Amino acid sequence: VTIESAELRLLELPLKFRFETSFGVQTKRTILLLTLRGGGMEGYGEGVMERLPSYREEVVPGAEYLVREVFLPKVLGQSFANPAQLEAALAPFRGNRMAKAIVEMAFWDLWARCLGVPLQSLLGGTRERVPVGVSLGIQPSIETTVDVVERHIAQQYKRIKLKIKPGWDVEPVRAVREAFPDLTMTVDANSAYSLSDARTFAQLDELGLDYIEQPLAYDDLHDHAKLQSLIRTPLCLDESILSAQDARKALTTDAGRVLNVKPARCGGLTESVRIHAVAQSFGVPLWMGGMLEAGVGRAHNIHVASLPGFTKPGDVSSASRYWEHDIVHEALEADQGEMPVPAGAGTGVTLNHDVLKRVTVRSEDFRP
Ligand code: OSB
Ligand code: MG
Repeated sequence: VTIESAELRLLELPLKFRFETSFGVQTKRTILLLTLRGGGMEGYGEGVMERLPSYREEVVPGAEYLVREVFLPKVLGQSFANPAQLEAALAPFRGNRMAKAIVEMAFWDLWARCLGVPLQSLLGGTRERVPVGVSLGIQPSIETTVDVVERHIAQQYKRIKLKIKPGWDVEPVRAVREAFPDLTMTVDANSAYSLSDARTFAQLDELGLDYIEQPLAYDDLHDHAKLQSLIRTPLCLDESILSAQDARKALTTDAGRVLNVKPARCGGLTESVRIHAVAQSFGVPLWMGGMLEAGVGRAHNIHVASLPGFTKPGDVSSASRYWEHDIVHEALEADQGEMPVPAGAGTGVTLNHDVLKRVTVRSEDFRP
């Protein structure tokens, strides 16, 4: 497929809820949305980086610069036989995997649409529906926490994840456990703790959690391995895994026993398939993470989550939970705790230009 033209938009989308994590509060998302055109088709990619480097280092302005000034000039007017070839064209540039993923994922979508097949069938995904859970932000009180959990159990999500931070951990988690003894529950610290918090982890270890997500530093594997040797509850790595090589190093050292895959954190779909292969060879379960994506990123994630190794419920919750009006026409809604894989070629979603017009801050067209 030859990449004939591109369009890069910057969107601002208000969230329906206030999302508090150990690293801050989000009430809206600022999203880079890329369209690649070729062979009479369009493919779409969505950025997941934030305005501030509080999850990982990448930020929207940095990614916008790289996509406009560096990555698009490398691929515009070029022909790539497959996504791995496009990945190779961007390989000389170090890091910046979220920025690369915008281009890589848009090209996967374009390629699949040109071939006329669903993305999942090119990735090795087999399931028609993927199990989903929900990630709940830090609440103002224990009472509201139990209430919010109850409301989401009623919506049949298969796992509830609670965000925690120092000072907001054992107490709320214990209260939810006492209210719902059989609930599949996890916690996500977004790197807010250190090994000196061993006492907190010993207490969390008694609460029947399915796993504890990214408790320690975002760039650390060594201390996670130490912590894993001290507790029975599996650790799940999120921020620390950017590649299949990171996954190999984590799993050989027992730094975690579960992996959260976010394709856009790892440079895109090709690297996600490699991470899947590494995890399968270690017998380690995967689940699909989320970065509060709009419809394009969410659809990509659902296709990847249909691979066989994604056995635990993912953070690909119903789009209507996040947005009053999503940027795609298709309703991405979970049903009985399962998200159907969108049908049709590529990701299977189409842009809703009425909504896009209202949320676009700026947009730019590119030709070779
Ligand atoms: O750590 O998984 C995370 C959202 C933004 C940044 C990091 C994370 C999250 C979530 C939300 O947990 C998952 C979602 O519902 O998309
Ligand atoms: Mg996480």
